[in-house]
Amino acid sequence: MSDVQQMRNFAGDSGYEAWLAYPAVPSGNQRDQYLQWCKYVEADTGNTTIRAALTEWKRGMQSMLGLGVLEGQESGAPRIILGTWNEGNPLITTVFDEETIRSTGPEGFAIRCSREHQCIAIGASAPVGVLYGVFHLLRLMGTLADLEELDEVIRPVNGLRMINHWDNFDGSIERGYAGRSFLYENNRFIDEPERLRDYARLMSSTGINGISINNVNVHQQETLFISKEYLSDVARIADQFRDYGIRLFLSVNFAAPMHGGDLDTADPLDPQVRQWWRAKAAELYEAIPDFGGFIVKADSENRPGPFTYGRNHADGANMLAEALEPFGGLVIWRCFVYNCKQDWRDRKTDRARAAYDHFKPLDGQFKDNVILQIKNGPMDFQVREPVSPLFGALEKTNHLIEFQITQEYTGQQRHLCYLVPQWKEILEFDTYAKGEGSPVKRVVDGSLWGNRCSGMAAVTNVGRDVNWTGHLLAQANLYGYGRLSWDPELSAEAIASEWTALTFGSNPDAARIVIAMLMDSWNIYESYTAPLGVGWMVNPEHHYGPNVDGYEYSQWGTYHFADHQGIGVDRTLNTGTGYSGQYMGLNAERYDSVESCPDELLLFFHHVPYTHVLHSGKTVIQHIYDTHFEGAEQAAELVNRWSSLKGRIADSLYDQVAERLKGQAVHAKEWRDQINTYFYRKSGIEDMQQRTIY
Ligand code: GCV
Repeated sequence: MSDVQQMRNFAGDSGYEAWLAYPAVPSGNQRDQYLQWCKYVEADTGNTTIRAALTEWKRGMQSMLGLGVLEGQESGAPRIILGTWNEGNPLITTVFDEETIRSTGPEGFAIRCSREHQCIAIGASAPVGVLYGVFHLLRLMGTLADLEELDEVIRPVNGLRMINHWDNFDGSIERGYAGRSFLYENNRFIDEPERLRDYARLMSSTGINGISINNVNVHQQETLFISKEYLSDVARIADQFRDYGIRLFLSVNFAAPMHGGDLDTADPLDPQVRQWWRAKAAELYEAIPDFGGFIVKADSENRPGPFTYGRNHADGANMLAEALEPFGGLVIWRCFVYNCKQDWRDRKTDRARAAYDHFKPLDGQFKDNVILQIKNGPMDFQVREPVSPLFGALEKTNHLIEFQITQEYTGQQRHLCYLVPQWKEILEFDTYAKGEGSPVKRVVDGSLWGNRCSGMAAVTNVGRDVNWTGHLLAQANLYGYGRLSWDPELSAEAIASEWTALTFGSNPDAARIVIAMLMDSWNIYESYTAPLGVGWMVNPEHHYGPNVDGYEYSQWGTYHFADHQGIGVDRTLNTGTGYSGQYMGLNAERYDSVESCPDELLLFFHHVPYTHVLHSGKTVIQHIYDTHFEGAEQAAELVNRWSSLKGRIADSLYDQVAERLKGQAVHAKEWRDQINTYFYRKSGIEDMQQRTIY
């Protein structure tokens, strides 16, 4: 089969199969090797997760090699063996040594090719480890790896690897850009077990082990999810997730005890309220024995919370934690708490300070099954903002980092913006919490402070669109987040390369183009949108498209403080909001000083004249002007780069992306013109190198 045919035949043509499309392995040495080892499989099928692993394996073999795999061993023939240490084929414990067996942990697995035993074996402590091992082997084959030297133990680095849905019961999705919800419509649960199973397969294949299924803004209707009326529907989803090693979580409304008219208060210290939640937890665990726990957005953007009763967030979270504790449940409490109505005119109040100011003083006061969920930055998933200073600052509190896969401020899946490089940069950021060498990734995996629970969460980008994510290439973000939460050491490029091969097949020329486009896309997007870390500049409410003063909470002052003299927010210690002082070690000094502050964050930390000279040697105004031209040009160039794939991938996939890229190129020009015109006029500076706008 030619490379071209091979690229065409896969990705399921609609994108629905995503990275589990299992493109055919082209003829050659690798295919021969795979055929030699994969004709037979042995697995103990007494467990539903192992059965799921076996089904996946057969699906992969059929699609990649055209093999109808036979179960059971033909004496002496090479084969795949799947099993846990305690059950199934005794050969599993023979192939691996004792140390390996001891080292796989609760979710990891060992994989080894043994010529002596004529098998490739995947062994684990638990069935889910076997499933992860099968996905791993399929991924290796999808990227044409050599299997004969295989001998490794692979464990997830992060304990919790969560996905958060912001789906509403009416079928809408808050900040969703891939159609309506596939979980709900019209205040009913959608009964589409196949789609749900395919979703669980996709998530599990990247290592996701927890999914919260409803919006953190819990409206009246979703409050009912924890009522008897809907528990069976929720349990049905949990059953499907369970086979794939995923625990179900629910977002709850802090005032839920008042919603059914049961109580007239939600005060966390009220004995009746505490009893109400304890009874609710018992009901939930009866229906879903492995229920993960609650996600809570409290006292934020008009959500109810403990402040109403003069209590603090530890009081609120601990009350729920106490109810879930007997069942092993977790409370994931979000730190996205700020005052929307802050008046910027006082130039001291600062939204960026809010999470730290609220939660740092409570460090050590939370129960052991509470996990604070902290957005990656102090603001709200902007294309560029600093890392939240809370990372590293909470020594005695469990926490999760929260990323946003859905592209609220990064082009809403109409623009290409591969976010893994951004997440990598954040995870590598040194917090100096325990001196040099205290990166966020070590805070988040729990190893820096020895947390019991920790990991990553992210707001998902999926919806009912056939290809799940609207923009086909936005699948790379979903895939990438899962892979990174499993192993933060993977590079953004390695993840892009895996995703491309698994989705489109292994044509190296085509892959090179897709990978390069993905890798360039974040910088391109940044260069034609809000400059130098200042953020926002979007239309109100829906947050799409350029509008320099548009963001809804700008009405109490701008978020960029631009006037005719300068631009940027002074967050320094002496003259500004003091936010820079929330950082530790060298970071505090680096951000506080206008000389050492990195260019890309200059306007986040400093208010400077337009003529201020950046480290790049350009003035701020010239930088804004030039980058917006370059960004728009590069966006247009993405269309050409993609067009070189015409005929080399399935037309249906090609067309989907081509259309979005064209829209992006047009929209990038709109960004360029709005931003440049605004600042040209505002600054009144005419002494610039200008281009002609066509
Ligand atoms: C779910 C931002 C978004 C809101 C979102 C909120 C949050 O403000 O615009 O839609 O609400 O973040 O993370 O809670």
